[in-house]
Amino acid sequence: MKIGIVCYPTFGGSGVVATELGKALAANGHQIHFITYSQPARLDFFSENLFYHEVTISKYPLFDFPPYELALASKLVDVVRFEKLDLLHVHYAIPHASAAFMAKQILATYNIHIPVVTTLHGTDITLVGKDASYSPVVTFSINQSDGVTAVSNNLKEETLSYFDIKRDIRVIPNFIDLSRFSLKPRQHFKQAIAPGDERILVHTSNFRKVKRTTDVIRIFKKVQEKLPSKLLMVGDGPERTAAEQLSRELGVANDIRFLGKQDAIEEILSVSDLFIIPSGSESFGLAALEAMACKVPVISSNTGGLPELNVDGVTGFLSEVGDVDAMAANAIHILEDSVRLEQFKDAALDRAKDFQLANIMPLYEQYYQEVIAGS
Ligand code: GMT
Repeated sequence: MKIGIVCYPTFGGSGVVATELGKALAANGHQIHFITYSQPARLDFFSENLFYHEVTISKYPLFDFPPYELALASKLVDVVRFEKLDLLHVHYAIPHASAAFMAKQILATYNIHIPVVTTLHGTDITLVGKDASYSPVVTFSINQSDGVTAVSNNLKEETLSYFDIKRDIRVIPNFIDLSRFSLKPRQHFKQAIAPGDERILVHTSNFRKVKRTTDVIRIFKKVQEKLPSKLLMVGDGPERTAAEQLSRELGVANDIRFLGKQDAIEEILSVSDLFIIPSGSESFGLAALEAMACKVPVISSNTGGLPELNVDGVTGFLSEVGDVDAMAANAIHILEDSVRLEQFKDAALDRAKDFQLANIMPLYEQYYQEVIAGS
């Protein structure tokens, strides 16, 4: 198939899923055209089946807000016409699904029919999509898509309960490339972080409010009162300052390293003992899956799609959002006993294998075929 993929090319779960899916489809013989405003972060090599089309946005003094959606729709028209695409797959509804709808209408005037698959990733529904300034367009463009997927059952249910959706939504979960995300021997790095053989806790995110990064610091403070430990905070975003400030107030700053944005997340996960993801909302939790693939158990909230990934008492523990005491107690329970820790680590990897790329990519290929046949 010749498939156009639209996504946010920056750091972030939906862009990572879109890019990794495109790369895997290309490796499987499909021709993949990425259409985005800059080169996706993980698309940094040449492949005969991979193409990148940049959306250029002309600036004009009149535009306080340059109309990205129009530039994207125009680029989609161009790429579909001249590359003769079979299908467009847009990741994150806003504004990609409505841009695809517009492109589809324009292409119809050239007698070209292009089926559109929209993948809902999370905040496009749970946060931004529900905003009254976007929700009518989100509802309309989901209903106008030829196929719709969601990354968890919970996100599907949430979408159906909040928006007036007339079509079926197929659940296709996030996936992991185990050839990249696996436990790597990095003893020297571990030694540098934890010279006294302390336990290493880790959190990776975009440090937005929804991630509750200050809860991570509070959990760590309680763990540290019982067990010698270190915390790695990976990523950057609006809440980083608050997290740094809290770590100083609580007197744990010297045992926390804020590493900023990192590419080689798997290297950091490889030296970690426990992953903390206390999010207020999380449609799937790709970051937790990346950790599990590197044999890191997970302390998470029980929100959104997290219970579909993290098995309570087996691969980690689930607690109510904001229940820092329970999360800390569960973290200590896992970390205080080396035999128990090993059991949780093994179970985390076993669970991650359910979501390996080889299991999930065929679900997309199958869905594309169904959508093309039915549209
Ligand atoms: O987590 C974020 O804020 C980024 C966001 C995105 O779209 O880039 O992630 C969402 O999509 C990921 C990939 O499908 C999911 O694994 C994340 O759980 C989801 N984030 C939230 O729902 C908060």
